[in-house]
Amino acid sequence: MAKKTKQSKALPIYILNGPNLNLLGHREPEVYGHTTLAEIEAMCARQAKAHGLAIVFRQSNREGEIVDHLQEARTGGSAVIINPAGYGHTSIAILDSIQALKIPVIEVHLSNIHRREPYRNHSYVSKGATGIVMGLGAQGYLRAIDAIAEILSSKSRSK
Ligand code: DHK
Repeated sequence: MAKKTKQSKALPIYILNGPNLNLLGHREPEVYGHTTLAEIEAMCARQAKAHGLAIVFRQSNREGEIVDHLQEARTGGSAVIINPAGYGHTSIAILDSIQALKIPVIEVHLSNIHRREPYRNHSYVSKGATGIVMGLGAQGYLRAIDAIAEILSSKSRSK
């Protein structure tokens, strides 16, 4: 109980979503699933709350705005979960912003990018990520929150 109170005062996990993820549930559901981004946000808020954590949940179709959100997380967040979507395959700017962070970063992809077209097999973001969850659909976000909760609580235990 004391541990939960301590964690609930922690800075939020920033959950950032890249381009076209606002269309989830409608866009190629055979690849990305039927769950909408609003539903994923609600699932994430519940999962984080169960760990005594809060979230900030954002989506942007603009690379520079994602960079701004990552810079905000540098001082305002305890961890980042990012689905960079198409920018994962192209954006050195997003990788640079991730490498400027001193907090854990989990990269999430709904699909398994290694089973897809060759141009999706490489992610710049992976170079800066603490860990990667892919191919689990919307559940991947929840597993990423579980991983962050474990990393944050083992850090607080080691202090
Ligand atoms: C989402 C996208 O929008 C694609 O551009 C990526 C990723 C894969 C996903 O699986 O979540 O290639």
